[in-house]
Amino acid sequence: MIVGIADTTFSRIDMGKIAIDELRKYSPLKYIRYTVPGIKDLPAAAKILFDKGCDIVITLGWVGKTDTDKLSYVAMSVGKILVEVLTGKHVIDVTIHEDEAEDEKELYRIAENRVREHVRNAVDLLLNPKKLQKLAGTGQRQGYEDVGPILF
Ligand code: RDL
Ligand code: RDL
Ligand code: RDL
Repeated sequence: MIVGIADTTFSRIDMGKIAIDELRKYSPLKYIRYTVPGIKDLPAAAKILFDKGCDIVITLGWVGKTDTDKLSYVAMSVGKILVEVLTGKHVIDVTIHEDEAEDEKELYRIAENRVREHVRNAVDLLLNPKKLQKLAGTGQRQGYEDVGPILF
């Protein structure tokens, strides 16, 4: 099985490098990396990676602070869901919003954790879906502390 990793030159952090590092640590899977200019290019990148034989694609996107950037993200999301429906395969969307933190160090921490956790989610979806089932309803988060379940 092959994991597609699509990242952007727009991102201010090398999210692709972090994803590959985590993939190597967590699984024996091969990968194909494809870097595009920005998030609106990610749906096509995902489709191209599926056409090259990938079984799942992880898109790594960085959304700027302006309303224009946020609209670009919505467009990207619709496009990536279209690719999922057309191919019947998952595109795991790892997105960092630049306004998630003021402090660049904190932004890096959120980004690194979100990338690593979603790489593991992608591998588990492919190889070990029961692992996700065990975590159902447990308030998992990526980039932040898990919030946990509501229990009565
Ligand atoms: O196809 C070329 C570009 O249009 C494409 O790469 C866009 O995704 C670039 N881009 C924007 O035009 C924009 O207004 C991006 C953002 N905002 C953004 O927040 N993040 C991006 N690209 O990765
Ligand atoms: O493909 C991986 C993730 O992008 C995907 O699982 C998202 O649905 C995760 N997610 C968000 O990124 C988000 O900003 C979720 C929420 N909000 C949310 O409110 N509820 C979710 N997921 O189930
Ligand atoms: O509850 C705090 C956060 O989970 C919430 O603000 C999310 O919307 C943040 N978030 C994103 O904005 C996003 O694009 C998350 C993801 N992606 C994600 O994949 N997983 C998250 N949060 O837990």
